[in-house]
Amino acid sequence: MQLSEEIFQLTQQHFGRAPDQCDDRQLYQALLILARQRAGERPAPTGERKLYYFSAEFLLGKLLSNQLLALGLYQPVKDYLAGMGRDLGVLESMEPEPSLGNGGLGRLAACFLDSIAALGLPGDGVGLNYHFGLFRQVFSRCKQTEEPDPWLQPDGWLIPTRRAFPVSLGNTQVTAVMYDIAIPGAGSGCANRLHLFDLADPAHAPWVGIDFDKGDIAHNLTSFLYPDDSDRAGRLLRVYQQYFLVSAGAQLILAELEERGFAPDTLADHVVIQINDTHPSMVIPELVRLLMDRGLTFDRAADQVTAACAYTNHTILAEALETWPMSYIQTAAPQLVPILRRLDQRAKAAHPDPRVAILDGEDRVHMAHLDIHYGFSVNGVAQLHTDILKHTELKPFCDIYPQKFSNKTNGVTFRRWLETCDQPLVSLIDDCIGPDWRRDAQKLEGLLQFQHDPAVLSRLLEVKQQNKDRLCRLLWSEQGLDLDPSSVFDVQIKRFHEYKRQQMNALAVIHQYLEIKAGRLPQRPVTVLFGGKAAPAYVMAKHIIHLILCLQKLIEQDPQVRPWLRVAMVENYNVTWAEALIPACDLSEQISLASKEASGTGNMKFMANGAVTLGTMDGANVEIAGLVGEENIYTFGASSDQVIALYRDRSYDPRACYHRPQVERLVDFLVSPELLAIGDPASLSTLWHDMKSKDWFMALLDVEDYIRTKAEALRDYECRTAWAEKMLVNIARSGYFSSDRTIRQYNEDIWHLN
Ligand code: 73E
Repeated sequence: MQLSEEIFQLTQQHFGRAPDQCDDRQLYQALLILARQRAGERPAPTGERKLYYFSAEFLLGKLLSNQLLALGLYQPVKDYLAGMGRDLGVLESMEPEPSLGNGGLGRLAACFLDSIAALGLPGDGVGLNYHFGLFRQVFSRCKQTEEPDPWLQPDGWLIPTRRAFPVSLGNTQVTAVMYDIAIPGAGSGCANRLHLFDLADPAHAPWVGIDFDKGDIAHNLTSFLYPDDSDRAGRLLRVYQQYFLVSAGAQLILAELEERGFAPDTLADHVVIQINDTHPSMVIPELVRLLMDRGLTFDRAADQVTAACAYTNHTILAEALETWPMSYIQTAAPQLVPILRRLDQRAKAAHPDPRVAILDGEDRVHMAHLDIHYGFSVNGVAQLHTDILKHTELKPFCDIYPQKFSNKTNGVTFRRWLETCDQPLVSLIDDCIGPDWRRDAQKLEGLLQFQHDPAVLSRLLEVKQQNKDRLCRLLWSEQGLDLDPSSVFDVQIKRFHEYKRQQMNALAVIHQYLEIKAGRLPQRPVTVLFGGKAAPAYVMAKHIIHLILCLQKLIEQDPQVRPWLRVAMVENYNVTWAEALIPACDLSEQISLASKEASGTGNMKFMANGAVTLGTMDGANVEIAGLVGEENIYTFGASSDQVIALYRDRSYDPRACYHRPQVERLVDFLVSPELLAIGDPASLSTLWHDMKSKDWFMALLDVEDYIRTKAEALRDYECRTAWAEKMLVNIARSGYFSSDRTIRQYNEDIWHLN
């Protein structure tokens, strides 16, 4: 059937009218149903082995454009709509964003699903159907407040399935029901599934239960993405969630194994489970338990599980390494306790070194240690991160199991992060090198032949300008921000965390402000854009947001500074905002303290969209620098080796850095009369004190080099042709960071699917 006929039938059937009589919401709904049906009809990829990607988070973002693209319907639908004077972007704005993740880890899982399906590999995602995504961020009196963000819609992307599994949580029996989102693969003709488990009994109608009692597991199990974990009730709820996820997921795996006609003791021949950080690690003891129920001995079950499970580490930050008190597991999943104790004893018998113990002296379960002993693969997410894991953080494990360790540098799906978010750039690329880069992003290197082509370079600058104009229109209509599209767009968008050092960027803003006040004007106005959320209980991150919002307000009120310097913090930064901000960025801020950002993936998206990186030699920035060459990136700051030594020797002295004359006046500005008149004195002075005396992530160590390097980048920006060359080299070299490449490597080295 013709596309137009199909859409006509859908709108007739659902709304009793022709497409051109439908409002935006109805037309959106018809396209959703079309995509859902087409994707639902696609066959699953085949293969002897099947991958299950277990993750507590899948940060999908809006789905319509991406699904249409994967189904080969994106351009046809756009053309069809254009014929009616309608616009896909407008329709898609009807869609609530499924924010089932916090940041990079969850978005990586979503990019991976996209690539796994595109490569035609048999692999499903397994996660939880949170009724509320990550909170909606609202600014009030220059502070972040949090509101619930419902995303579920009556006739949306979720496909109900017949699958349901019993799960015992403590002494309560609940039923996990499975909902699916079809994941069609671009160009592969098949579709995988994202399985999202939820409680069976919707009588609780959880999406109205906003002020919830954390103790009430039955009500709240799948209500929220990771509840607040700053008190015992919150952490316990998290353990319940994790167990609910893995128990249902493990039962699904064994049910499908049986349906494929394989015996439980052949699990590892037919199944591979990728454990996305330690949040799903209880799948290991749960599978051992279920295999023993099916007649395997403990040892045989443990061996099968070890040969089926692979673990990805995403962070070395101490506070993110999960260790659960056994008493929590006793409460949430008592059936796992004897299994965990046996797994611990078996590991201790073979490897008595206490540094590699699963259970420590305080009866806490080290989830990563469990994964490393009882998995066949451990990977880091960028080369530097993997090196640090092997040589420092996990060295005792690497000494025991050197063959288990490997690097898989992260990637992002270019279908979302270039093809659908940056159409002006896509047209230019197509005109230069044709469409083949869609199948193989490395082909973007073909752009290098245009590095000195004035026509291409000037078109590239025009594309960037178009994207900046579009962002300005959007920020004006959605948030009332009126920005200057001819200014330099300097962008830092990511979760707020001290190690990511938004506070250092704020100090650079203060520096620019003071320069302008002293009559030293920049060559061109600069707009410093921020976006990101702080965890509700992360007090220091909230102080940093407050500082930035205060600086924004201060500058807005200052007619001397405002023409030259603007600060704009986007409210409720999410995937949808990222899709508008990234194509519009000139300078990409990737300024984490070296050694702390495992990889970063925003850095890759910016690069592919022609932004130039201003960054430390951290995470995947190191690989970006290697690919583009030093003349096409601005790096600064202490190296990871230096930073690791400073921590090891406890020799970082923030007070000494603070007392450097250029630094002191920037830090002291936090408690200047101007700023105190705008902000909350308690918040600003807490941050001020912390910076001077603790500065755990060494912002004052790097701030001068940072300011100098940023000034150099802004100077270079004025030579527009030379800057356009840098942009072009960044785009051309970005293909390595396609998640298609990453997934090929996972498949070749770890999964061995078809
Ligand atoms: O560097 C990023 C990395 O690019 C890292 O911080 C992030 O994972 C990205 C994808 O590999 C990450 N998130 C978490 N740990 N690492 C995390 C930890 C606890 C809860 C939620 C997320």
